[in-house]
Amino acid sequence: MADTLFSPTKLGAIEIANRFVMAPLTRNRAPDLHPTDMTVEYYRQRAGAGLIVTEGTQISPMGQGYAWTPGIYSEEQVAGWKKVTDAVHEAGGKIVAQIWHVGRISVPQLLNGRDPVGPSAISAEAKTFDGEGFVATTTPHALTVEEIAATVEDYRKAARNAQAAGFDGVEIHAANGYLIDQFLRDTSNKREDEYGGSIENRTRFLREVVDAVTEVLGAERVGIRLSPWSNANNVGIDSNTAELFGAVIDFLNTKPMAYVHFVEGQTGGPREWPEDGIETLRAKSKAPYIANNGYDKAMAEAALKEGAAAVAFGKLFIANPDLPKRFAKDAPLNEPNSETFYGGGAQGYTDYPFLDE
Ligand code: 8OZ
Repeated sequence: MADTLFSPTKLGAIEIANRFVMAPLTRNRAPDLHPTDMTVEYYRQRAGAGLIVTEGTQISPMGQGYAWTPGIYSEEQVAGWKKVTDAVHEAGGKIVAQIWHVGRISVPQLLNGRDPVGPSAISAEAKTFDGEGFVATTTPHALTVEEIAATVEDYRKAARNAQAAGFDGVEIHAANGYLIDQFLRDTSNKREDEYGGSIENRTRFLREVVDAVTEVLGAERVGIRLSPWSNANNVGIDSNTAELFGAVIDFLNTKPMAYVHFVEGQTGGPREWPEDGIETLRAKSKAPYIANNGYDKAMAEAALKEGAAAVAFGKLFIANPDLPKRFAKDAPLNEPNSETFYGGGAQGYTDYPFLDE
């Protein structure tokens, strides 16, 4: 029988009960920067997904770029995440932590008064939410080589913390104009040392992070998210996207990664990319692929036929905690309310209705 959305499979060493992936979704509901009881309930409700990827969790205080996003660097945070992973496992699901450093997409008021950091002292001229309102991101401090090494160690520690918190693995957030992506692209990285210039140099930070995280967890428990054609956070498209991301894939192919996903087009936006762009990178990549960005049931079934291992759903999982059951029954879907995506309480978070049995 052909694989369907309901067939089990393995993403590296992570055995999943079906092909539904809950996409990483920033929800800004961690006022003290650690998961709360409401966070536990939110993820428990969605454990019918074969795999949940958590919202972005910053690896260090300097990795935070928005108000009320949870971290994975303190004991309190690890204890909070442990409650989440226990709840998801009890309900039969699997869950990986998306580990995140925003780099220059931040402001001093989120960083104890310090300037954000990045590969180069170039402002993204993007916007973030600081808890009071939407504000312009500020010019970052260009990381020194010593600070880069310390940041790689923060990723390593985050991987250890994810392990201690009972996660099935981690996803490295290397997309959407955040720190790793800032190092990759020649639009945001103007360094003249071993971390800038050539593709070899601009991919060095990503390679060091992947090495550190896979040393802790084993590559078969590490996934990665890339967004080659996305302009998210005003990052600017690289002058040679195909070659740059081709080199990233060549490197990832040296390890048995759990999975790779490329944001298919603009993050949360149009599914548009240059001819053969995604197709060529996918053909080159040996890792299981998670299709993503605006999929419905028919698109998801087609993606599996075309070789995707699984399909990520974002807004659909926000509004439909029991999405796999709804797809199985061709039941109606709840509409997501974008007013309650970011911040707030239970409304629009844990109160979307389940199907009546
Ligand atoms: C929406 C709002 C804040 C952050 C991303 C982590 O784009 C995000 C994000 C999305 O990857």
